[in-house]
Amino acid sequence: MSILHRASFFTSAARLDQLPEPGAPEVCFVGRSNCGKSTAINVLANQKRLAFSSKTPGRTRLINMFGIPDPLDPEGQLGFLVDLPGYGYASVAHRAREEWADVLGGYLQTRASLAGIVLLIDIRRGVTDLDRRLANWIAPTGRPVLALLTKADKFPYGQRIKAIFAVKKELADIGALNAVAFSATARIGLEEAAQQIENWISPQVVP
Ligand SMILES: Nc1nc2c(ncn2[C@@H]2O[C@H](COP(=O)(O)OP(=O)(O)OP(=O)(O)O)[C@@H](O)[C@H]2O)c(=O)[nH]1
Ligand SMILES: [Mg+2]
Repeated sequence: MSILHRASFFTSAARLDQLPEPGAPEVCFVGRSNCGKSTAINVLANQKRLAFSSKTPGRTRLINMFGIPDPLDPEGQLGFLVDLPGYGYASVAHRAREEWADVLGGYLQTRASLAGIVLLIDIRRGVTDLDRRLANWIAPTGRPVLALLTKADKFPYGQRIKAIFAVKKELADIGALNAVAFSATARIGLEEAAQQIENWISPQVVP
């Protein structure tokens, strides 16, 4: 069983200074509003409503942390999955949008316990200007990135391969980048994503 299946709600924060002190490794989920972040967390955790998902863009407004319990320490956490607010939701006021940019940029650039970044991109949209802006914050941190091309069930196989190629090319300035097609509904790329995330939280020593 994947350790991610044991995830449970830990805490929410509206601002960076409300987050707990950095501790166990964190894997964050970032991407445009409605790209499927909360849905991806739910399917990786094998739970229906751990992170809420919604047809209404802009639903996740807080930083939501989900803890993966440490099997050796019932009080402790092995790591965290972190659902970050989506960006690019048109009808949100400009001021609020900039606040989100502060939260996202600040989290990505300063969070000491950040072990890996899952960047979700709707496969039909590809890399947008806002994704680029995010990539520019991420690249200098040297943090590894797993790009999930979400809603891959909307594309036939050949187009998925093309989309992966295009995203890898467009995000080439991120040093440690992997890109995979992902679908929560068709369970495409689930194993590969889970393996990468588990390894960030609890690195396996390869002999
Ligand atoms: N076809 C398809 N639809 C999906 C998939 N994943 C998510 N969706 C749909 O996309 C919509 C948005 O999903 P969410 O998971 O709420 O997106 P989000 O990125 O968390 O959105 P915000 O919280 O607004 O940032 C929902 O209607 C989901 O059902 C997928 O793999 N395939
Ligand atoms: Mg969400």
